[in-house]
Formats: sequence, structure tokens, C-alpha cells
Amino acid sequence: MPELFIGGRWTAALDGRTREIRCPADGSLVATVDEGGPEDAAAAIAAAREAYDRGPWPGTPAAERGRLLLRVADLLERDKHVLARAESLDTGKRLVESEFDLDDVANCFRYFGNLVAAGGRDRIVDTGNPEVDSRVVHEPVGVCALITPWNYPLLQTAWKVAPALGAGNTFVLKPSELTPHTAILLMRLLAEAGLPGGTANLLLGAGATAGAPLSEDPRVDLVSFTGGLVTGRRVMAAAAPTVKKLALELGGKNPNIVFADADYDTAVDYALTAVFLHSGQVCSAGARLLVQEELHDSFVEDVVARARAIPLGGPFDDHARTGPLISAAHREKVEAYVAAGIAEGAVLRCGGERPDDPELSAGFYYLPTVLDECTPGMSVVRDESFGPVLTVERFRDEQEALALANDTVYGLAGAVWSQDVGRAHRVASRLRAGTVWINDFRPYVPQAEWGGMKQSGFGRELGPSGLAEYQQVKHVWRNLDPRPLGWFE
Ligand code: TXE
Repeated sequence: MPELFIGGRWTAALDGRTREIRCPADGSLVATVDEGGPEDAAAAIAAAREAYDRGPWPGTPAAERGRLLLRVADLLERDKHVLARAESLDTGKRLVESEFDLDDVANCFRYFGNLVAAGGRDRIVDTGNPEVDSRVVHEPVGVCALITPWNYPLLQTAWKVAPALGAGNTFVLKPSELTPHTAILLMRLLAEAGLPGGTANLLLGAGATAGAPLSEDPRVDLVSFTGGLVTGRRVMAAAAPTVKKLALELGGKNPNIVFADADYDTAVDYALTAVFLHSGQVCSAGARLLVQEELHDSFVEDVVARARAIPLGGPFDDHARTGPLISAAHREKVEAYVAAGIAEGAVLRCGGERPDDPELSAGFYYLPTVLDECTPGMSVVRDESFGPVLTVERFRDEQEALALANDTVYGLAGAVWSQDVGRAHRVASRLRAGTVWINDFRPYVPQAEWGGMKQSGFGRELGPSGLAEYQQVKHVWRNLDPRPLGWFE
């Protein structure tokens, strides 16, 4: 069965090209899928445009749109294991983690389903004039291009698809060319839930060929992109000539700040999960550990001892606690950052190489790595390596902690560990990041907004603002008693 979904029909790429999808855990062939190009992008955009301009979805009552999202949530739960398995084969992620992701995916659809069905965003404006009916209404934006990455493929897709549909838009989804399977399965579920043909379109293919036309095409009204900073800048530039609405989530280089009065054992434990979960391929990974001077030596020693003991393995290895990197090219990039860090003076405390276990040799594994004595100028501290690499910097006091934490072009997330509530809140309020955790790391909920400050991007996903991204506001003024003004008499 062909895998592009355009205008409600499954279709192959127009030029017949395909791509092999391989599991990063062992290089095995998962499947061969259709590989769309610019002409397929044009066809998908045309279908979404037609469905927006003439199809039933934008005019479907909000309560009904909300109900459809709730049906999709049920279907996602029904197919959870199939979807989680597909996600793990594409990403190499442990099955249990994919299952957690799937719970979050269903919750996201459920949250937006209820939010949309509840309505209540439009309002009557009191103009003070009884002869006027004035309303502010929320309308869909139009045709949305949704471009998603490979680290949380279906979750990041859900954060865009659920509010885009909830608000009444039509869309073209372009998932990462490395991890297309759960997007394909989602399209089937949307159709099964009763979404009218052409409302949801799936375009598979590479970023430069299939993705780029989406930002350029004048028929697209909005681009929501999650991916790397460099690609995000390209998307923004390509969208500029047609002044599209944009939302960008471009990753982070997130500080995890540990004060000497933190709950020590918990902070050590979370310092590990903050960066080594999913081998650091997480936009909110706590890749920069900032430790107060007096705690530094023992804290780093304990983190290193536990990092050395993290078992690596494939999606279905129950013993494993983290998996491979997404591709050979990505591992090489991570290796280059570690080498550069060491050359610039960082001290390698553990990892820094591929595992020597022959059973892992066919996958793209890299050992959990800790680089100590790092400084803000190092490229491994500045740039998002997006691998299992923790850099450690020390600080003396609150002021220095904040200066180091904010010394980054990114601003996605950050954490502060301290039992001094006043200090924790002071630091939280001064961190320039879209999410701050106090004595915790990582949790997010669909009810609360997610997104970046600075070059981590703009626009918000999740929460009421996550729906608002996909709406535009219109003021409708009705004169209840129209008479000539007589101005030009
Ligand atoms: O991402 P890209 P890549 C970061 C991370 C990683 C780096 C590069 O640091 O090492 O980005 O990863 C599509 N027009 N993040 O190269 O290129 C592409 O096909 C339109 C952080 O895999 O950003 C895919 O669907 N689309 C991030 C999506 O963009 C284009 C998660 C993301 O790919 C395009 C992933 C173009 N010109 C990587 N070029 C996060 N924020 O969580 C590519 N794409």
C-alpha cells in the first residue's frame, strides 16, 4: 500500500522514488516507504487548500471537531501497542518509552478535544452603543504545514495535529524522513475517525526536497516546525516572502542548576535522567549541569559512577535503560562535539566512545559521556549536541549560576535544585526559558504551554496558547440600525 496520503487517497510518490527505513538499534530494514518530492508537496498543498476553501471541516461546529479528536484519542489507545512498536523500530527507542509517549499522544488529543468542544473563546464586545453588535471570533488560519523531527515523532506530531484540526484547519504533515511510520498509522486513524478527505495530508520525503516547498508555497498559511536551529532559520527565511504565520521549536541547551542545599540523592538521580534518557536526543535535555562549587567533586563523582553503569540496548531489550542515536551521521556529529570539547580543555570523566559490546556494533550507540571542567565558550557547551553528553560547569553563588545558565542563545527549558524556596523561585523567575522546573526535571502536561525563548523559537504548543497558534482572531461589527452618515452632503 502506498504511503503518501493526499486528498483522502493513498498514493505513491509521483516520480516513483522510495526510501529504506532502518532501525538505528541494529541497522535492520524496517520497511521501504514512498519518498515524496516537490511535485508531491505541490499536490498535497493543493489538496489541503481545496479542502480548506471548499471542504466541510473549517465550517464544522467546534463541538463536533472536539468529538472527532476524542474519537482519535480512543483509537490511539486501542492501537497503542502497534503504534509504540512502530515508533521504537523507527527511532531505536525502548518500547516502554514509546508506550509512555503513546499515552501522552492520546492525552494530547483528549485535552484539545475537550478544550475545543468547550468553546468559549469568542466574545461579545461591549462597545457602549446599543445599536451595534460587536463580536471577536476565532477562526482557523487556513492551510497548515506541520514539519516534525525524529526524536519524538508521534508526540510532536500530536502537539501540532490535534490543535490544528481542533481549530478547523486543514494540513500537510511532513514527518522526518527517518521516522515516518507512526505518521502513516495516524493518518489511517484520522480517516477511521471520520475526518473528511483532504483535511489531513501526509507528505513523506527529505527536508530539502519535500519540506522546503511547504514554507515557500503561497497557498500555505502557517508553518509549525520542530527541529534544529539551522533548519529553523531556513524555514523562517523561506516563509518570509509570503509572510506566513510561524511557530518554531528549535531545541535547547538546557541548564540543570544544583545548589549545595539541594536534596543530594534526588538531584544526582535526575541529573542522569535529564540528559541520558533517549540518549540525550531530547530538546529539553539537561545537557548543561551547573553545580555549586562545594558540591562539585562528590556530585560529579556520583553522576559519573552511575553513568558508567547505564546499560545500553535495543527497543526490545528489557535490561537496557537507554538506546542508540538516530543515525550514523548523528553519532559522528556527537563524537565531533566531544572531541572538540576535550581539545578545548574539558576533562573526559566517562564515555567519550562507542561501546565495545559486539552485540551493539551494528547500531549507532554511544556511551553516556560526562565532560567536567567545562567553560561557556566551548562548542560542546554552546551548541546542541543532541547526544548522551553532559557538560559540567561550577559556580560560586546564585548570581554566577544565573549568568552561566542564561549564557546561551537557546531558552527552551531549565531546572533549579535547592531547598531554599525563595532562592528557587528567584532563579526560576530570572531564567530565560519557556519552562522551568524546581526540584524536578522533564515533566510537562498538555494543559501547560511548551515552547522557547530566544533562539529556541517562538509560538507555543499545548495549553490554550497551543490552540491559539492555529486560530486567527476576527472582529465582526454589525450596525443594528444603519442610516446614511450624510458626511458628504
Ligand atoms: O533536524 P532538522 P536534523 C536538532 C538537534 C539535531 C539537529 C539536526 O540538535 O542534531 O537539530 O537534526 C525537515 N525545509 N534537533 O537534521 O533538519 C526534516 O525533514 C523544511 C532538535 O534531523 O531540523 C525533518 O522533518 N523542512 C529538535 C525536520 O525538518 C526541513 C529535534 C527536522 O529536521 C528542511 C530534532 C527545510 N529546508 C533535531 N530541512 C527539537 N527541537 O526537538 C529539513 N527539514
